[in-house]
Amino acid sequence: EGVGPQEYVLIKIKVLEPDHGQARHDKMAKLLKDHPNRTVYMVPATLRPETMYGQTNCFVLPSGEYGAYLIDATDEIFIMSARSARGLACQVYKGNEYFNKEFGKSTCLETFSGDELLGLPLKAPLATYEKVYTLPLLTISMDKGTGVVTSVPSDAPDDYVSLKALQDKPEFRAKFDITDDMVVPFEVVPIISIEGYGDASAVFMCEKLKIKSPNDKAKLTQAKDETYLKGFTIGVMQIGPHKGKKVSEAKPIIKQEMIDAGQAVLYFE
Ligand code: A2H
Repeated sequence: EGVGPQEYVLIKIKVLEPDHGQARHDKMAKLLKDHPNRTVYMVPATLRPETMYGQTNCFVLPSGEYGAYLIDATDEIFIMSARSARGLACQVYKGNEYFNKEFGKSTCLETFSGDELLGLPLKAPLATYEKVYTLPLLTISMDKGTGVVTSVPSDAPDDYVSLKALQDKPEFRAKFDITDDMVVPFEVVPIISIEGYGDASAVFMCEKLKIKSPNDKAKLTQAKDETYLKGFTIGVMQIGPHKGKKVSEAKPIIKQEMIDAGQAVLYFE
């Protein structure tokens, strides 16, 4: 950090028709209805595009502020923080064209609190689960990336403890009107094996360091640093067309494939 811009990959997770009859989804239902020809995406920022096979949900900050932004270059709508929408509007999409026709201008169609995005059904690219849901993550910083985080509990310790807290504590999910079917069925998907860490390194590290809560900051940082480094250097893909390749080899290939397939875009900040 602090040395030049950080490259993030924004994953395009499609927002599906709300399916739980929750009143907090009325605004999203209207947005989808008013723009039948544009797909609406949650766009989490990730450093690990090769882990998208293991997505189990998408996270937002319940008290965060998000907007639905028109993206001219792709004729789509991205759900992200206002800050990141401004940033994206100053960046190029595929070589010679900007994300928005007018450089630096972002058009917000609707605003949402994170609460209003919780419990939305989603279709995440490459994920083994057909449909996943938006869940709360209280440690999201709205000053980083898009304020949206995709959850890969097999390889991200933060994601694992937060998903597990929701799965293990009915009163915690009830507090956010998250129903059982939005969390309980979503088991960790093993996607990368690391010698000495098994095939779900985040689970291994959280158990080894006895991390019990998303608030165990110091231990989580240790778990994150170790799994991130080991995953990249000695991890081997266990799933998808690049199964058997080292993570360091597969990562740039999968990133480019997702960009070429319209499943992801690059974002710098
Ligand atoms: B990563 P860096 Cl599998 N607030 O993606 C909190 N966390 C955020 C965020 C925000 N506003 N925006 C992005 N992130 C998370 C995958 C992943 C990530 C794996 C393993 C490690 C990992 C799946 N979640 O990150 O501070 C996103 O989670 C380890 C650091 O810019 C993003 O990549 O370095 C990463 O943090 C970006 O963190």
